Amino acid sequence: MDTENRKGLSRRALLGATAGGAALAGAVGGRMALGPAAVGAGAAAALAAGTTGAAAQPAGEINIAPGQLDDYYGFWSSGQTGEMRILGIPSMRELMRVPVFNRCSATGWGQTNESIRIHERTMTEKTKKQLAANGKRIHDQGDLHHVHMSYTEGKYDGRFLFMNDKANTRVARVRCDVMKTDAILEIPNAKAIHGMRPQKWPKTTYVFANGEDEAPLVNDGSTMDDVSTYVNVFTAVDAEEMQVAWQVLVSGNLDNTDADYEGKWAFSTSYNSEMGMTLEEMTEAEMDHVVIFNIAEIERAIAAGEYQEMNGCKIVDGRKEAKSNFTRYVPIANNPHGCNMAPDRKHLCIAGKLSPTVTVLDVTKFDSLFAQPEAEVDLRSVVVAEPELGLGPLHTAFDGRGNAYTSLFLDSQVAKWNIEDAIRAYNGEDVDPIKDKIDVHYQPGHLKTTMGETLDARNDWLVCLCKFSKDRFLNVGPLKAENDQLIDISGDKMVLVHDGPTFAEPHDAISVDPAIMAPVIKSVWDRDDRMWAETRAQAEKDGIDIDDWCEDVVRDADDPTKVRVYMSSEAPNFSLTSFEVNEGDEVTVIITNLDEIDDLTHGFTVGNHGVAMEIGPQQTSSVTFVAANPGVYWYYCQWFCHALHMEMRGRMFVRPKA
Ligand code: CUK
Ligand code: CUA
Ligand code: CA
Repeated sequence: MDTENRKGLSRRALLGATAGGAALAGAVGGRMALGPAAVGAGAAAALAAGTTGAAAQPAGEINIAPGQLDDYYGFWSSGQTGEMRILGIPSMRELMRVPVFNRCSATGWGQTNESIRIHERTMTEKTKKQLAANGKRIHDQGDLHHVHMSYTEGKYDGRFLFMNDKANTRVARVRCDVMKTDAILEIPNAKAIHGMRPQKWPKTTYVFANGEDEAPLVNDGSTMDDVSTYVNVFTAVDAEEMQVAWQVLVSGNLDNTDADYEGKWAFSTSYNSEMGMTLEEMTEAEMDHVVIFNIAEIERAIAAGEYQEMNGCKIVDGRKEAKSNFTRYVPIANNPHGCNMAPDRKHLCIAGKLSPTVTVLDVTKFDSLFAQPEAEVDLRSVVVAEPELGLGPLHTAFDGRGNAYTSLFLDSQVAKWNIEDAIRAYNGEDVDPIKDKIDVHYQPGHLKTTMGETLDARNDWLVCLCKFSKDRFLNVGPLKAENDQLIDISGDKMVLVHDGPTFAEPHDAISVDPAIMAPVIKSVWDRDDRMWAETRAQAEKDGIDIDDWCEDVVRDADDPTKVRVYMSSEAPNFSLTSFEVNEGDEVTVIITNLDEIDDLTHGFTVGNHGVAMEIGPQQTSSVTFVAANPGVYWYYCQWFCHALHMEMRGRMFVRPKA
């Protein structure tokens, strides 16, 4: 923590910054907190704060034998790495990396024409200008926090995965059939898409996306210091079209979001209702709020034309001063964070972060908030419980059996508590809602039960994504892995069973039953996949049938400096063992992998040109580059595909300018 941070936090009696500091220091201290059974400083701080300490837990075991498949797919965020990852649960083995916002050296994502088209499809003119000024075509970097699957009637449907990019204000979609990104939407007007969740009911029509950073709505430099011109924007993305459906201006900023199981509401936490620009200002108020979005009312206004249009988006004004029926602002103790809808269809859990509490809202009471103008309703009347769980509650997960699991960042613990008992305690009954606590290592953020964000929530595993690993792994230098821990929650006591190092920072993850994936996921591409529809159209114009063996070099009729090289691959051969271009030509290499065998991926790498791409079975991929230097350059297949894989290569002759 820097001085500013420490100063700002120490003012908050609720936070107990000393205990937080002790938790961190204890973790740094290392060896004393070696095993899962050890009670670290975090637990001590929790005891000091009057909450129950962790019970000693024996380390459990997971038995996934070699060759044995996992019980769940885990879809993982990778944070600032910008990709999505697929892990197996419970083995926690990493199964695949899916490039999304990042540039991938192996697959050519961010370099192939097919991926660049996806990047450019909704790119704003401002972004194009910014990129061009820096000699780039795409943002090849992103900060991916949240991965969520599309729903049908409250359950995962295996169609799409959606994810946010906080860094460059984008929402992307990955197709579940081939596990490739098929859309990247840059969201105008908003700044820094953070919280993001799909609509759960009746199906994912919208993906809700929170703009975290405040900025002038017309952000052209005409007002910069005048904070009164700043807005925050909540966006509903059309999940099918991957376009902005509508946006709502809100008071305060937006952090995390979720949606209910009736399709009526979306909700977002705000840690900066103050509209503060410094840490001190952002933590000034006693209460921040959760914003409740009234979807039917917003849709009605959009249909009736009661909106303003800006940068191609339909915007309604849901700020407090607009006194609309689009939003309600329920006060929550200062600087809340996690926003998690329970699978009981009723309870929304808002994690306190600076407050040691989780505030439980009954979403079935939300209609009452909209029955009268906001000024006339008791906004806190929808709060049904507010258990005190420990220091730094960030996120909550559910086991579908009435229990909730909340991560305690400062305590480095997970608290298991019962929702109904918390409601009884809130109503004055003498009952402790906390059922168990376990030490985690260290400083947990999100935590996930299997299928926990669906009506099919399970009570077998809890994954806890810890922000610090400290001493849990061999020292790899100052930059250390995060630690994704696996906890057995099938019994009364939580049992830690596995430490999983991850890079860089998975904020969030979901898990999906393989039975949902089996009908949709492919091993071989369809030859006519839409991923290369434009490449196919160009080939047709050039008179090339890319479904057949091809070995053609076509010079563009309109621009003779453009050359298209059509090749096929079939292990261990490229159809062309050489091709010739001229110095300065813009070369596009289009390769179709005619192999139909599972797992038979080829690649195409051109020596000393920074060019490489993946070509999966039955896939067509293309890449464009300028051949700037005359000479002989070998190209080769970089995916080990055959005993004669090394021999799968050829020469590009770049003829010097006459
Ligand atoms: S946020 Cu990171 S721990 Cu981006 Cu979901 Cu809470
Ligand atoms: Cu084809 Cu290696
Ligand atoms: Ca605040």
